Amino acid sequence: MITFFNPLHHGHAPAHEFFRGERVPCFETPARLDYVAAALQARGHRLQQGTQDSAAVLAQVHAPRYLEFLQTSWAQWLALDAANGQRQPFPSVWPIRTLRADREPDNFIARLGLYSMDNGSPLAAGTWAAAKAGADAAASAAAHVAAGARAAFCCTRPPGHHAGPDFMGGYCFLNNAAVAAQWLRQQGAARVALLDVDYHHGNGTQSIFYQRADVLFVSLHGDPRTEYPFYLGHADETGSAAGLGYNLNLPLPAGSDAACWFAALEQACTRIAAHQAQALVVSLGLDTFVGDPISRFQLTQTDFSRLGQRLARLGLPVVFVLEGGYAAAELGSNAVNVLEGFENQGGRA
Ligand code: OKP
Ligand code: ZN
Repeated sequence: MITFFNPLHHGHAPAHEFFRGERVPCFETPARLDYVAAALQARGHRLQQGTQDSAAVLAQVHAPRYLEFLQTSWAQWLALDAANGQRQPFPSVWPIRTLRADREPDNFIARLGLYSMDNGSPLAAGTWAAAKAGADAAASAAAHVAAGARAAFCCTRPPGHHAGPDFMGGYCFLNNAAVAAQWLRQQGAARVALLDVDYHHGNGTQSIFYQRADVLFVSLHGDPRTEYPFYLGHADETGSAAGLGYNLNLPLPAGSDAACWFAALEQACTRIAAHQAQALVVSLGLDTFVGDPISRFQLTQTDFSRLGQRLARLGLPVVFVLEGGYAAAELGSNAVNVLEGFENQGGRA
């Protein structure tokens, strides 16, 4: 499989996140990508750096003032105190209901809250470069698929599907899957389908396309009544305005097994087939794995091969974008199982 990878991803290496009121080592680590890259190379897949610049499409899926903030955020943090290089900024205040989000405060931490949905998306010196490299990979993968490739894979981090039009969240900063979908639209695909199989609902992606009929969003995920991101991902969210009917959420109870999950995948595939898309983007989270430390579904290694096979039978060209998956040592084989399941199934001429 054509795979995009960039060493800049390793520059996003924050030390800590919050968990149960304590600071703990980050779950979303550079090592995750080492495992995926190693598994791909061991199976003979070549990694390459993309050549596309996602800047113009990024400005269509994210607000300009958010992009400006993210790109300069580490420099802003250092400007407060040179010793901040050894510290991580976290937001502590957010403009929720009744408070104003239209004015950018002069205070850096207040701006960080304005552009964050949680305190779970730590910034590091290399965050912008790593995230931008991911968006560029999404653009490069979409360009390959638009030029006739059957599939391409973005071996990228940090993930992107929680990042909304103007906020970061859930380890995500730039919405790579949204960049891929928007790029495919601009390259002439009249209709694109976006399937999110990460354990967590892709709230950012849903919001970016919620009012649009040209990009169908379908997601299988842990029920937000008990699972992150809690405030979006319910079954009654079906789209609005022109996008009404073009958003399908399939929340499943925490603890769901493979039989339950694949039954929902059939519903997802039926809806995607009805959309008559020219291309598919897959937000490929592998935190549905039974061994995942922060998630609660029960897919096994062979279930990931089965997922790839089922996606191949849709007969669509696919951009796969890596999202979550925190059982790092198993992440490589789980990812490769999806990609090789897809490739070995045949499907499209
Ligand atoms: C990102 B992706 C655990 C807190 C959990 C949110 C989970 C983000 C998952 N310390 N924070 O969808 O895999
Ligand atoms: Zn996830």
